[in-house]
Amino acid sequence: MKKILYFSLFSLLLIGCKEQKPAETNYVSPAPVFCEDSAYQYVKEQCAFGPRVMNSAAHDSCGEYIARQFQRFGMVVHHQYADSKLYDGTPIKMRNIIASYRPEASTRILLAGHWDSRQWADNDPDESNHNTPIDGANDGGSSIGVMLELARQLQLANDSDKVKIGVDFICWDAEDNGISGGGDESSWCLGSQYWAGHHHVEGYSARYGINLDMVGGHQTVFYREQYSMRFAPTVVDKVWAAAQRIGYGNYFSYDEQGGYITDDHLQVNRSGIPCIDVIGSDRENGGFPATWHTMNDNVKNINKETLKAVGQTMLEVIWTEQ
Ligand code: AHN
Ligand code: ZN
Repeated sequence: MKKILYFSLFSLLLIGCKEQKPAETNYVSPAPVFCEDSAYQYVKEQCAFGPRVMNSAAHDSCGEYIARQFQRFGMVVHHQYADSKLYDGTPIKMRNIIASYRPEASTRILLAGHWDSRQWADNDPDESNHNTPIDGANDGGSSIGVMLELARQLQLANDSDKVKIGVDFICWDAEDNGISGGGDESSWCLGSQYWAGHHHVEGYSARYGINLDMVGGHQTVFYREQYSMRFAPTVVDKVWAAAQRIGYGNYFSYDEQGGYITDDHLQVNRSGIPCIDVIGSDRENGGFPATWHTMNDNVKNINKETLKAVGQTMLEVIWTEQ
C-alpha cells in the first residue's frame, strides 16, 4: 500500500519535467532530456534517512535504497563490502555500490561519486556544530541523485536510441571523513582507495571516468580541476566541450583554473583509468561551495538548475560516446 502510493506520487512528480529549451545554435543533440526534478527527488530521499555517516543505521538503509533504485532501472548491481579505519582509528564497515549498464559490453565508461556524508560539520560558522554530522545534500547526495537519473534515462531510451557502450556507476563509500586543512591525504577517499586495489570485476577497465562532487549547489561553477588536467586532459576537453555545445558554458567555465583537489578521481587514475573530477566551486570566491561541511548542506540549499546543467552535460557525453 505504502509502496504504491510512493510510486504514484513519484510519477506525478516526473510529469513536472519540461522539455529542454533549445541551445542558441542549431545543434541537435542525440541525448534525451535530463529531468532535474527527478534528480532532486533522489537527493531528498537520500537525506530523509538522516546523515549517511559510517556505521549508522541511516547509512545502511540509504545504501539499500541506492542499490534498489539502480536495480529498478535495470542495472546489474555489485556490492563491495570492506573493513577499514578512519584516521582516528575508528573501525568502519564500508560498502561501495557499483551499478552496471550493459555489463557485457567491452567498451565502457565510468561515472562516480561518493554516497557517504561527513560526520563533522567542522566548517560551520558555529563552533558548537563542529562535531555534528551533516546531511550532505550537495556533498554526496547530489552526485548520486544525478547518477540515478542518468541510469533512469539509460533504461528509458527507445530501442533505436539505446546507448550501446557499457556504463558503470560507482558510488564510493567513506570518502568524506578526512583531515581538513592539509592533513594526511590518505585519510580521505577510503572507498575508492579500496576499489583501486580490488576492482569489482577481474580485469576491469574503462575508457575513462568522470567523478562528480558537489554538483547541486547554489551559485556553483565548475572549473577545470588541476589533477584532471594533468592525468586526463582529453577527458576534461570532452566534457567541457559537450557543455559548451548544449548551452552550459556558463557552468563549465574556462575563465579560471581550478585547484588541485584530493578526491576519488585520484584513485581511479592510480588504477590506470584516466579520470576527471567535476567538482563545484563557489561562483563568488572560487573556493568550495559556501555550505561545504556545514549544517547548511541540506536539501533546502539544493539548486535544480545546477543538477540540470551537470546531468544534461553527462547525457550529452554518454550519448555522443559510441
Ligand atoms: C580535501 O579537502 C583535501 N578534499 C576535498 C574532497 C571532498 C570533501 N569533496 C567533498 N568533500
Ligand atoms: Zn565533503
